[in-house]
Amino acid sequence: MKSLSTQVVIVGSGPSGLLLGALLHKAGVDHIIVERQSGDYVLGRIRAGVLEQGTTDLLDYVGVGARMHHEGLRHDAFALIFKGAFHRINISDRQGGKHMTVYGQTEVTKDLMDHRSKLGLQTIYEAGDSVAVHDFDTDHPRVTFNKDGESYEIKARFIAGCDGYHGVCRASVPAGSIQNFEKVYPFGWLGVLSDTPPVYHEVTYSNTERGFALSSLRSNTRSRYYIQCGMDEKVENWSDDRFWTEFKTRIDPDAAKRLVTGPSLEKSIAPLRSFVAEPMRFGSMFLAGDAAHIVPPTGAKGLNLAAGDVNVLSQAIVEYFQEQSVAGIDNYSSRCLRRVWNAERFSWWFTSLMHKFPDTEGFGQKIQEAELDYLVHSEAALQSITENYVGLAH
Ligand code: RFL
Ligand code: PHB
Repeated sequence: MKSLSTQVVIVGSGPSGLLLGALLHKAGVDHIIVERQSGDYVLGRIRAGVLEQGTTDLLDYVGVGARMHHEGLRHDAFALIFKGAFHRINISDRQGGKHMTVYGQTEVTKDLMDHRSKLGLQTIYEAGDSVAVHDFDTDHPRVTFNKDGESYEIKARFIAGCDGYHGVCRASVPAGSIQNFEKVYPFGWLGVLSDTPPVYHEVTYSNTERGFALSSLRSNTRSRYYIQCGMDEKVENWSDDRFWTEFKTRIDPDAAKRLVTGPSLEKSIAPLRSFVAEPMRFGSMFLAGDAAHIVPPTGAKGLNLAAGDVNVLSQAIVEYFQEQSVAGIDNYSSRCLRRVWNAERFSWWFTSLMHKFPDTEGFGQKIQEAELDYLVHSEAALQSITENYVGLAH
């Protein structure tokens, strides 16, 4: 067995793991990332697109913000559609100039990966399903894996579980030491990416009698659209034509007339789930990002929550090594969970408000429309939705 050692082993090279690596490196803490998949696979996943200012500030802080500022789109508002009418909601005016940035998760991942390569930071890709975590109830945890026919062991002081919802870190915690809270929604999102000009230039959420739709974008020439679909729906049953025909019924009539359709570059179905694991620390192992919690994508909180976690975690780990203080690592879980539950509440509420639920029928639709009508006419409600949308402090 080949043995390596470092201060922190990060399991997973999604946005959580990569950003944590960049933050630790900046503070002079050594780490190694171990990733199950190849770099190309990680880069190929089309997911988040809307970044909160707290997230863009962190990307700037670690020195990877240049392309994001050049190619990303500043968004000062989002919009809601209900009863066929379009309502723009200004965020910046209500939240002291704070705004969102539209910049794909793929691009964030690429910028963080390029940064690692430039600095010569070690990422072990394609470790496959062999990755295992050991002894995290002691001060000398280890991560083992096999690669290219060789067995490896990495000894460290801490393990950071940044390995997503299906990862090995959370799954390795004994059942009696962890509590899971979960809600599965009775629908999914069918998403399409296409090189067509976005029908709306700001992120627009639609509530319709046929179900939810979201019009988002990646640039002025690339659209990202989603429609609510049944849980058991198969992507093969959705030709591009069928998608466009359905999508048109879920935007306002003027937009439907000007919608430019085209071939999909990517098409996939994502289930919707709310999930939180408590606590987020188990001795020498910490969970961060989707490994610890999932939000339904309505409200775009997932990646932003992950960035918030690794910000708190990096500060705690740096404090441990530089000041010999355990205060940060002891507070990590409770500090993160407060912010996580806030975002869980908001994402659950926004999902409940915008989607068609099979069991509420006409009454449910009328109640949603009444709440939406209140929302767009009440300054108090607008303050609340924009405060949550722009993100609570990290
Ligand atoms: P990831 O991205 O899942 O990365 C985890 C990494 O760990 C690896 N891994 C392992 N590595 C080693 N050993 C093992 N045993 C391993 N098991 C897994 C995986 O291969 C992977 O590389 O988690 P991370 O880093 O915590 O990042 C979380 C975000 O990806 C996620 O929260 C967002 O994509 C959620 N999300 C959105 N978030 C936003 O903030 N704004 C958005 O606009 C937004 N839109 C979305 C979304 C998620 C979506 N889907 C598909 C769920 C839109 C959609 C449709
Ligand atoms: C996206 O652009 O993929 C996106 C935007 C807003 C959301 C979720 C996803 O709430």
